[in-house]
Amino acid sequence: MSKEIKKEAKKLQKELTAHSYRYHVLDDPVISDLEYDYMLKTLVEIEEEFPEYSSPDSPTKRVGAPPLSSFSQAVHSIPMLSLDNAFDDKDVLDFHKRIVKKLNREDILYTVEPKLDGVAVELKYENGVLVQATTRGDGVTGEVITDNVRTIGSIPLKLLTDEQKAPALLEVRGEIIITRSDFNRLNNTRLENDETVFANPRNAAAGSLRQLDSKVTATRPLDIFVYGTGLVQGLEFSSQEQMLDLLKEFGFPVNSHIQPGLGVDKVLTFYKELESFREELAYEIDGMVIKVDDISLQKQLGEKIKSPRWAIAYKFPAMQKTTTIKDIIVQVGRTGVLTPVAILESVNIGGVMVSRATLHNEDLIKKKDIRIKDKALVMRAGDVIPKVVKIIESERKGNETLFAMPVQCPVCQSQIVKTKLKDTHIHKCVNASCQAQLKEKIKHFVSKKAFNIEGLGKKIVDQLVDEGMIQSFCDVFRLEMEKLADLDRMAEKSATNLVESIKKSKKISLRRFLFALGIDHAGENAAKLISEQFSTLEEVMGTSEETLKGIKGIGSETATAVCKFFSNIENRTIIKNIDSYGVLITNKQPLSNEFLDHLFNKKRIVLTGTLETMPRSEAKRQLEKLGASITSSVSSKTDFVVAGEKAGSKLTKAQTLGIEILEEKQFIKLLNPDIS
Ligand code: JCF
Repeated sequence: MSKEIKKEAKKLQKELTAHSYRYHVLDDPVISDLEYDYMLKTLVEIEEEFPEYSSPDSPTKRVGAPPLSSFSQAVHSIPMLSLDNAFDDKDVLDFHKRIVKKLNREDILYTVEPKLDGVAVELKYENGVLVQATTRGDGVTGEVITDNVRTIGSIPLKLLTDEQKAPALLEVRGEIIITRSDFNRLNNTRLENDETVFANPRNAAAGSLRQLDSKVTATRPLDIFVYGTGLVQGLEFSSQEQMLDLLKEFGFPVNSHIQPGLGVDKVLTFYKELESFREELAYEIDGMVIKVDDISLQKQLGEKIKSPRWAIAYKFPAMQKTTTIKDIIVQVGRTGVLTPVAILESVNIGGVMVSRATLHNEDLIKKKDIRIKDKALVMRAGDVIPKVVKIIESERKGNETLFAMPVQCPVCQSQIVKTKLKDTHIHKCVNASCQAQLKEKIKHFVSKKAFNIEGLGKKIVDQLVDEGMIQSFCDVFRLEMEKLADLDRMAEKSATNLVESIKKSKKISLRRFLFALGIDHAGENAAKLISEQFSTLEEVMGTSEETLKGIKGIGSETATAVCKFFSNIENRTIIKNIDSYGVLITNKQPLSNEFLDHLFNKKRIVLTGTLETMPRSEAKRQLEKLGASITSSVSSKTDFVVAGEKAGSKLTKAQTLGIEILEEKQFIKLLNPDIS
């Protein structure tokens, strides 16, 4: 009897370990989460009754252990050094020169890797079994966080190798991280539960590892990439590349963007490349690590007190900086929603001067306790508006003042209405003729993706509205040479050009026109989807909410907003009037049969990575011509993912969700089946 139970326990341990590896490291699970949880529950029950069949490497150990009262300390067998920093190409070339000189040879090859912005740890495996995990600490002594680390699904509790072949001792070093999407999810949940949010993924990872109760850690979405070793006995490798391959074989996640065997010129090129796709990665990185590839050369070069001579970190410009909030103002948006905005002491963040940051809404200001004159950490990422991450409380002097949302619209003085949207309080100016809203509506109306009227910039729109020359969309088409030339700062030449571009803009596609109207919940994609289903604007205006909801990709909020917009008398009048100013709305013929038959017709497709044969914009154009819609993120609704070179997290997600993945060759063939 007990023999059989023992067998069952061992079998479950083995199977669960394999499934966990498939799920966390390979991103390729073969059973459902529910089945996994069920198997785990069975094993937990067996081990509770028969503790003698449990072991430190059993998958049950991942759910957390009894809480500790403090962490104990452990000295690293080999100190965990930090890296010197390089901030420009010259620093890297100097690093290379020092190496060339010291080794007296020119042919140095490097391995480069993304520098992860997480928490450094060391994992100690004795005869293949994880026995201890420690933080880096001060490099010499770290804290023992074994129970916490065991909860991380992507860390093997036992090396993926025969027991006899496992090295006597293997210390593996890596960086524990939380991906951007996991971080956002974690913070959203915390916000909902009225808990403090983490400032960034690294803080979230550090905070999660510092839990004395590993059951808390078990609920955090921690992940790891390993990049090196400490003390090793019973195993040899001669290069960085060989070591990483071995670690991968043992079941550790190794970053897929690591490039071995590069000369110094290629190192510099890769830095630029990495910087260009940095923001597309699923996790945050703060630079690139450059290491001499050959381990015997590493040994010859040796170490300084704090850092090795054979490696350097080439940092990216910081995307977060501290500065002072000089003031908080309120902006009125297109739909009347008030947005508080921090006016900052200007700072250069990653090459861009930043002097404003959005504060989103009053709730957020309260939550983060942001006050005027506070010193604050400000972040810029990609194209999004800079935001205040947190204030620096230790810099408070006592002269900081609280901010309150105005009770009247700062522009039209009407009473502000406070409503609740999901969990957030929204302040709204509901005066339909508020000048601020009008300005924003017009700016949107003439913007690049709408009427695309060149020369009608934001400042000029402000001026035209202030002067009373624009009171509704139609007035844009009534602007005349003479009146325009009277405006401040408008030269006659610019006025002529503007009149010309207004004239040119009058012929517009239905898709752009619908987008230009700035209907709530109807952005670019909705405008496109709707325009594809109707021939004329009149048809759209006459349609029902039900019909709109029936269009794939149109949600009920959008359908309601569109119908509401077109049933409003004022809006109908404006649209009629626009007609009389010669605006001509065109629409493509509904898709021909030839296209309707195409595999990609009506499919949701995500393009990721770099395509060799055509730019992404061209692939998008061709796919849209066939009636496909291109979306930016992978979800269960995605039909295909086209994966080019260096496809990253989107590809992984598609694999996890089991979505059909097309390589470039297959994709091109399917795009145009006639060419083989
Ligand atoms: O990704 C990192 N943060 C990272 C840190 C990667 C490495 O390869 C490192 C490191 C710190 C020290 N290598 C060393 C030697």
